[in-house]
Amino acid sequence: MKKIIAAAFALCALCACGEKNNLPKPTRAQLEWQDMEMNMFCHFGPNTFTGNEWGDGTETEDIFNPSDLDCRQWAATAKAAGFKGIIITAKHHDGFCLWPNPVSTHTVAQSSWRDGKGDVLAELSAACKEYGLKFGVYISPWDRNDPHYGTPEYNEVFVKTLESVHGGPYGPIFEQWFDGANGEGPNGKKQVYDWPLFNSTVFKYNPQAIIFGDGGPGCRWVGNEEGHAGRTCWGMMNADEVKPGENPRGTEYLNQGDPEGTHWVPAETDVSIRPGWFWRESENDRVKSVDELLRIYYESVGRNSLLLLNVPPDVTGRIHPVDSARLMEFRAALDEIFADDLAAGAKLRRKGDCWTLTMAEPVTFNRVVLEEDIASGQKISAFTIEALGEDGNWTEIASETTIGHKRIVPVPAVTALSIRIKVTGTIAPKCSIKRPGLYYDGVYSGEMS
Ligand code: FUL
Repeated sequence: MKKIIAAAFALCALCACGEKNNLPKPTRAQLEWQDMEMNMFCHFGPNTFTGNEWGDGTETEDIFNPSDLDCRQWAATAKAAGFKGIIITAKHHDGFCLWPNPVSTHTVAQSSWRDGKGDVLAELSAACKEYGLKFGVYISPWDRNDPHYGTPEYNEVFVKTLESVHGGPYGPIFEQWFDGANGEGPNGKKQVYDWPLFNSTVFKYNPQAIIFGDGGPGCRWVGNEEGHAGRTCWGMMNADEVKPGENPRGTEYLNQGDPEGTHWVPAETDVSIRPGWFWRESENDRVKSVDELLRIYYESVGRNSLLLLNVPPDVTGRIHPVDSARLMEFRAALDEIFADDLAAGAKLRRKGDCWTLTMAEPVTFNRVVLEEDIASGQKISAFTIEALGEDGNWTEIASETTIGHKRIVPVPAVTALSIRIKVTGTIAPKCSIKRPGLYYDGVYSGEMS
């Protein structure tokens, strides 16, 4: 009897080390955030008028003077393109505030634009409500205008800045973007930020907000600005080891996440539709092509990441016709590719960790869309896809690692009667995927990695 009990204990111990049952899980807000899939980023401010990427904070307030600001046009464009939210650079590194911030003298209120009565955040948040979009803000901690920058007093100023947005008339605010860029203040010192204080200030007013930072806490930077999430991409990471601008683990860590990670902090892929983050006349002919946008979509949304695509408004205060036309072409391409799930009527059968889809007749596809049930954590670390050809043979057409919220697996065009997804590796028991989808992309003509 003793032997049996000892053996049972040994078995339990084995299970405990082989199976991790306490994976980090997304909050409801994080699940909703990931379902958004595509949001629009708008870089707008003095740089729009000077042509700089980083203003130095000495720009006169009057430089900000959009001739025909129309945030409803931004929202209408975003909605038509399929974005679910808009994030605006309320304050970039130059310190200029697009709303009348009471703790700054470098804001729209000091400009002659609309006689100092304008408020871009008020107009954009109202437009987002009208169009059913969520509203988010980028507020740069690095401030090249504020004289306190580089001293402990600046943290107090920054908290008041956050309060005037998050506690102001603009909410609810679904995402707060904290940029990692950080330079020296007038005293030659880098700011030592009080991140716990900044985060708690945001949560005080917008408890559901997703805070973007290199280490979250809501979502993490994907580690590059070119629009690539890792081919392996986990929703988890050791968030305690990484702070905005301080990342001892390197960008690959952010790009791929960490199956051993202690926190749920999924990747957000921020990339601009233009070479720069701000609008420039000289870049009107360098707006990314539909192929480039599709590549970005596949390598972000299709790799368990949210895509934050920057579409910067121009000097009139509207999205330039070249960018909006390109967005509509991108939308049309996505609609064409993903309109028909070729496996919609197929019979789905699960046996263990193998899912088989059997079609009524052969279908030709080159994209397999998989979605893991991530509410209980991201578990799948390896899978293969096999296709049953008309010759009656099964052929492996893909062998990959993670799935997560959504994985779009590009495969060479194949005609099959049946496909099967075999999960060949997990980091915790009870993995589950939703019904797989099969699609044919006849639009994209670039390389696929
Ligand atoms: C970077 C900034 O320095 C760029 O200007 C831009 O805002 C980008 C989204 O983040 O860190």
